[in-house]
Amino acid sequence: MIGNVRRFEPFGEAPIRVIDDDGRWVAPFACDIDVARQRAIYRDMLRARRFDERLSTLQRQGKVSFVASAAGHEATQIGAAHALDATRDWTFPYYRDLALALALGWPLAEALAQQTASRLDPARGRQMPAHPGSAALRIFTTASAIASHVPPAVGSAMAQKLAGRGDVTLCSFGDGATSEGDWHAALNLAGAQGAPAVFLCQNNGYAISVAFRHQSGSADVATKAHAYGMPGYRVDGMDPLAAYYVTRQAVERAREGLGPSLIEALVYRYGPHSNADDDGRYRPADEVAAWRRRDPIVRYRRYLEGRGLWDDDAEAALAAEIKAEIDDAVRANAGAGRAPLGWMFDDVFAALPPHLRRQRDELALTHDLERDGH
Ligand SMILES: Cc1ncc(C[n+]2csc(CCOP(=O)(O)OP(=O)(O)O)c2C)c(N)n1
Repeated sequence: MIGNVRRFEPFGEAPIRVIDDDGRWVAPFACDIDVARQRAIYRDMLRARRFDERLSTLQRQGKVSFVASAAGHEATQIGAAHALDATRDWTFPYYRDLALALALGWPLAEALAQQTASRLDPARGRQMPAHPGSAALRIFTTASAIASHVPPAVGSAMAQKLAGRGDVTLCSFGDGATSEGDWHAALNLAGAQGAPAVFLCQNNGYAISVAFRHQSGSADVATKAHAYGMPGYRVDGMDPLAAYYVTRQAVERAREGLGPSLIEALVYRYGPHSNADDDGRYRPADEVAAWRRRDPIVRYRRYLEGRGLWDDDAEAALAAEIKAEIDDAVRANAGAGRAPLGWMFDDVFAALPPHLRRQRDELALTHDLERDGH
């Protein structure tokens, strides 16, 4: 029966779905997402996928050094992004969250500048590639050490609780993060303090080559929420509307002062862990193929078409718009040049300490510190 009750119970047996693999609505409530947002979710997924593909091409051309592809994770990242209020909430992403950051409004050109450490990069070339972050959008800059961003995310949520404005922190990570001590300490604190946090685990089944069953004695991640006094939800992470609705419920709960939630989204990364990984050594090709057949973009397009919200003309127009945006960004970024080496000494200290002055002077003997870097 279709009604208006939109409440998901935690710790369910089957992963939560809103649309099935063929894009048919299967949730026991009616859709209340306005048409513009329903289309925007599709646009954000296609845009993230195309940009991801272009980054891999640029990597093979030697123009990008490191890529951590989000292909296969788009539905979860973009569904979750749409459940946040991007004008007030905070996000603590991990390195695979390119689609999440773009959907929150991180300009694609800025993402490319970050990837290539060009002069256009607001982080001035001092972050590792594939590490999203934006002070303007309250996206905490990505930390490479797995799970090290989870305790600060709880700190952010605690600050929001003290401020009493009803703002929320979303913290995103892979299944590998749940095997780290930082993760458990942070969730414990969040549960004890009722922090307005949403923990989003993108479980793609592997931490590089280590399968989830070798990381944990628990059958799943959501179960672990029990121990920390918060609801845990298992979600079909290839369904953007399931990711959206469950995250929305968790965000509403946090905003109302009812504390944190843990969401486990079952996703798959189509590509290797990064361009430096050979995934053929630890996972079978038919497993990859089976997940690719459940592609979230194809599935969601079927849903939109079924509702009369999408067709071939709309697809062609969107594809052309995305291609032009990416082409423009690539051109502008290439023309800007790389961040100069000298920038690494700026902005941390008001006055450069003697040991760093010495290092800068030594570097200047062999390099022009204001010319394009490498
Ligand atoms: C503390 C720490 N240990 C090990 C690493 C090396 N490392 C980088 S990514 C990664 C895998 C993490 O897997 P997961 O959290 O499941 O995310 P996924 O890459 O699958 O999206 C590891 C072990 C690291 N960066 N930090």
